[in-house]
Amino acid sequence: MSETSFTPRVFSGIQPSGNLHLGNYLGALKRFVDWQDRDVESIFCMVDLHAITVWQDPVDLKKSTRELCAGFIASGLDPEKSILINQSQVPEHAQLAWVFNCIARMGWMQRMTQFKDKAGKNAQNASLGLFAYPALMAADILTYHATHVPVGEDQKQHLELTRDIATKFNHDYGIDFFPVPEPVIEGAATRVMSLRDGSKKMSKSDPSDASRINLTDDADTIAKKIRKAKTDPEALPSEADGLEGRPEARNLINIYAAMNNQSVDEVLADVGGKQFSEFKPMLAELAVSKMSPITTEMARLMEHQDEIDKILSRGSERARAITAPILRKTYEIMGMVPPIEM
Ligand code: AQP
Repeated sequence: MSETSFTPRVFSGIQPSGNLHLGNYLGALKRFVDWQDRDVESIFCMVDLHAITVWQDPVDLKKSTRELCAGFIASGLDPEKSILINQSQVPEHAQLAWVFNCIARMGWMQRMTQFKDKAGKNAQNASLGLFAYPALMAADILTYHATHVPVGEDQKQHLELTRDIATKFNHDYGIDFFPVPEPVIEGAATRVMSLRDGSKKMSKSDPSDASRINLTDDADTIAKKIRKAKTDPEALPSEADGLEGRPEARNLINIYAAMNNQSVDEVLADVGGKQFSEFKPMLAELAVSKMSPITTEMARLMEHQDEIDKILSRGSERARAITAPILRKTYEIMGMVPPIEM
């Protein structure tokens, strides 16, 4: 059986670890909506089990999970079209992750740059879960037999590991059971950078709030952060080559292009020669016009948390109709004795 013989199915997730930002929106959420609109079966997940690989305050985790769900819906995901779930409500994710802990090799995991970045100098004190994070991610994807995974650039290495795990499982058991999923890393904003430092990824955990545009920021805050974004003294170039060695300029142009559904070349054809003093207000106006409706809708949805909880419960029920048979079959392939009807 080849990859192409699996029915196309999309899976992706975001951690409910607070501070949902423009990078998550352009690199992930906005592209989830594109997939949903292509009428491919799609599952989008609040990966709370991933979030707890580092400390999460229980009250904040609950709020961030609901807020993330509100962000999914406000960005355009329709819970009738896509399956929206909270990872911990679908137990097959964690169960298959254990299987994959036994398939993945220590050497593979030790190469993961995200673990090295997040564990920092004190790796001995990092949680075992943080180390095993990519095996859980492989389980998230493969428990749906997902074939396509839209993610930002930073997840490329984890996706390669998912492919290695699927291939090794199939090889070890002599069966083409798991698809080898394709990472889908596309568009102008696969890696949105910090507004304060063009060499650092825009990130939830950056201590500087000015480094990112949060999906909960109001219009004034968005405009102010863009006004204060770090730039250089040169005018904007007319061609992409001219962005070489200018990370902050490249970042702002990428953001503009992704938000306006344009290519970088198209944007530069319009704004080449302008100073940042002229370009930043254009970017601020565009960002406010695109982000404010999302912010407003998120706030409205957060006033109906019982509705959010119902959407997640319903999503989990639909998800389990896919995941339970896939886990059962996995166990069967591996030789586990199944329960009998009594
Ligand atoms: N800066 C970014 N540009 C483009 N895409 C991004 N993503 C994250 N940051 C950027 C994409 O968003 C999805 C969900 O990310 P996540 O929340 O699961 O994990 P993360 O990468 O850990 O998010 P952060 O903001 O970077 O958190 P911290 O600060 O904890 O490290 C993924 O598809 C990711 O590629």
